[in-house]
Amino acid sequence: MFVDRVRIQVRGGNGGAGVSSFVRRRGLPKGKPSGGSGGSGGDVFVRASADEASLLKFSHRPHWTAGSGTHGEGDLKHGKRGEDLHLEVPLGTLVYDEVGTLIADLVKDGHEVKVGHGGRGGRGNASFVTPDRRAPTFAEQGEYGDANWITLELKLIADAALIGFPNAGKSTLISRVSAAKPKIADYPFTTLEPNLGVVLLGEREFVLADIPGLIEGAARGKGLGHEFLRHTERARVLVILLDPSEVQETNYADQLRILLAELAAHSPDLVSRPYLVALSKTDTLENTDEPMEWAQRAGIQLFPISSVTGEGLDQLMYAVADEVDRHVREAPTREGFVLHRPLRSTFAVKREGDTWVVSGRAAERAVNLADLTVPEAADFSAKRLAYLGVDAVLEAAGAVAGDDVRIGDIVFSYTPAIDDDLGEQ
Ligand SMILES: Nc1nc2c(ncn2[C@@H]2O[C@H](COP(=O)(O)OP(=O)(O)OP(=O)(O)O)[C@@H](O)[C@H]2O)c(=O)[nH]1
Ligand SMILES: [Mg+2]
Repeated sequence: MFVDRVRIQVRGGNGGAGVSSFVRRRGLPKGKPSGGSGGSGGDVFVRASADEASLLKFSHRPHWTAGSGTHGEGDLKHGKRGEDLHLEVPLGTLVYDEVGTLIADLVKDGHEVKVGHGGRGGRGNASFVTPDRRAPTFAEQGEYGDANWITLELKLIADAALIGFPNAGKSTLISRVSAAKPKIADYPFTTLEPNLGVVLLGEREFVLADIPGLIEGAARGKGLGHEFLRHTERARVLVILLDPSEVQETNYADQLRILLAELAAHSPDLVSRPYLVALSKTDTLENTDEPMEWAQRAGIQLFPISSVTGEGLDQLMYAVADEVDRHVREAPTREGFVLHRPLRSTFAVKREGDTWVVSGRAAERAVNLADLTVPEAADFSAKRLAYLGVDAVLEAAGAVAGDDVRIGDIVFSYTPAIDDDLGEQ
């Protein structure tokens, strides 16, 4: 099976928890805070590798998680960072985020994009020591790694692609001019997945792709429709194969018109792609006078070929190689890119029924990291929310004392701050 598009869930590793512990020392009744912090969770990356040929492994396994950080320990021992996860994909893989934004076009070996962030490790009680809080008894929980659905899409990177009606002889042609050995048969849609072959012409070479047949309505999803039009997008040059034989219900002139219309309907960029037109199976014709005259009238350079007798194959392949070279010179290969975006750091407040819902990583983190059953920790969380401006925004939005406020999984009652000092002892 040729897998060219998969949706997977990637999850950063969880952060380890910080601990609260004390070393007893003579003269220090409570002991010295010595709880270490948890290690952060590992990140998830998608990385292009020349050794990968398909996205197959992802279609069997939709969930991928980086390593978790280990917990902190006493004696100021910090937890270990979780291991990063590198998902290797073939060169030419596009990465889309959850909402379908293209975030990376990975075209070079080693090129990578971070798609899942590990959770931060919780801090141990030793991290909370301040001049007026010498013996904090609380530590933070580790943060969960974030989970995102992403889509990976592979498009072929071929120099030239063979386009034509089913049965036009595309697979037979590629099997004659390259080492590719696709299945050939006299029924339509024999080819279900693209085949790539390298065409060698003395010192020159180019990659030719045999694409499944296109029929009228393909751009609306008919036949193998959209799936395979997508593959043509990454070929520099198109080779349109017209079949003049009896097996086609549509004559060659109409085949050309329909194929070009389908390409145009799929994307305007595709019709402006350079293309050559070849007439296949000429061995089945008495002569090629009629199609050659038609081509001349239409101003098309037509290459008559037969994959059975070998007639015209060299001329066509040299013409394709020239066109590929010309196009390579005109359009440098894509550089690829990775979109760098800051983490979601702000928060938003909205009303859901009777509850105020505060969403956003920083705010969620302020409550999720803390063990809110410890009053000291709850107090620390409250201060952090105030510092982020959550209180001010709630107040401005019209929240009054006693309203329910939900942040992440936790619901609590809104208590407006009386003054800046939230009662630190
Ligand atoms: N006489 C003759 N028959 C050919 C020639 N090229 C292909 N054929 C025959 O046409 C039929 C279809 O050939 P394929 O190469 O499978 O066609 P295709 O375009 O790949 O078809 P799909 O994969 O279904 O889109 C087979 O029976 C071939 O033997 C040719 O040059 N001359
Ligand atoms: Mg075929």
